[in-house]
Amino acid sequence: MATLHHLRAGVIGTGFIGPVHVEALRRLGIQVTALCDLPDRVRPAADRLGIPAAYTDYRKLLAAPDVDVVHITAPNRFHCEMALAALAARKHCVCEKPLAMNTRETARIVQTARRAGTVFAVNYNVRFYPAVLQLRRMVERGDLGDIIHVNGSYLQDWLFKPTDYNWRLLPKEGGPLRAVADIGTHWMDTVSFILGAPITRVMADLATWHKTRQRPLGEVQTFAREDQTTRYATYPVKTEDFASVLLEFRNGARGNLAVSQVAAGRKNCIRLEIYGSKQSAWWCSEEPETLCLGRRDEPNAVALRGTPAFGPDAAPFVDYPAGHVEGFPDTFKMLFRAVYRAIAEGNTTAPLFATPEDGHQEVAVCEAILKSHQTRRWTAVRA
Ligand code: SOE
Repeated sequence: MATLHHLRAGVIGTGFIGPVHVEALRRLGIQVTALCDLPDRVRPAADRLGIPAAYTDYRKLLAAPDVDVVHITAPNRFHCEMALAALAARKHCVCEKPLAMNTRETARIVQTARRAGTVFAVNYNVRFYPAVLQLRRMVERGDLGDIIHVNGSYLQDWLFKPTDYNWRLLPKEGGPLRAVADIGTHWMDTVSFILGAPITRVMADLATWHKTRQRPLGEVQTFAREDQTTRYATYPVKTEDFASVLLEFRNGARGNLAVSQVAAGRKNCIRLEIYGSKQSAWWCSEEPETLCLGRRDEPNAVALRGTPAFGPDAAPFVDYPAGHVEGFPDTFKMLFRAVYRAIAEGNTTAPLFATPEDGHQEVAVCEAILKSHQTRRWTAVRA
């Protein structure tokens, strides 16, 4: 098997998710040679993480000869410019989701990536939970029968209070949709991945609970805790706190999804229930190692990862034996292993990780959701 260890990574962005990338890469034995962020952030982050080169201009990171793969973990508004520059610099790329701010941008990335001949992945990490990979094979084999409908949610509470703040709240930083783009697209990408069928039509209702919020004076990281000394400025909120979406998939299955970032007590809970003509399957990220199988005439099964009832299909994407829980950080490790192997082996056909086309599709679904909400009608996805 071709080795990954000669490949070196550079990470742009040092917020919540950049260090998650660094940690996962190091668990794979990949050297992180460079970091990039604003001048006041990059040096302390590089020192904390033990990364030798700290750049304040991402173009310098892209020009560095000891960076083979660029990880874009900066706010959404920078994704397109940085992705196109990475492709022009002939670097392989892992870009955080959503791929960019709108389908004009994502279409440019798709076209440029097709010509580039380098590996480009969008970081839909939920695909790499063992239960999700197992479910995908089960659906492919017909173990669930024809898929009738899918139900689920992605719920968080880190934006529950009006004083909770992050760049994602601002449309110019994160795009016109917030909860749907940030976490709803994880759910939609995961379910499309499992079903092998994209979303074709949506009917959506978006809502904003906090019509105004208080912004701390100064910048705040994702999931940062409140500080009693902070001073605030009031601002109007233009992005949704929660959403309800009806979905149609290309294979005829129907779906309904609830998304919220103001669901007290739900920290980071993605849940899906797939109902088939033979049996159903349920999974939730709060118990990532458990897959439930629902049957009409036989007992339901609660299957633990690594046991026969769970099934063996995700085994190549698991490093620890049954009972030794793998979760959120492990999904990044498995996704990056797939990406770096594709680079090392020169193999880019039918990857399990999300491609620029998949990233484009999710942004197209977001645009259909916004249009549906505005027109109060079922809306086709134009990818
Ligand atoms: C913040 O909502 C966030 O970090 C998302 O951006 C991630 O994709 C998700 O995994 C956890 O929550």
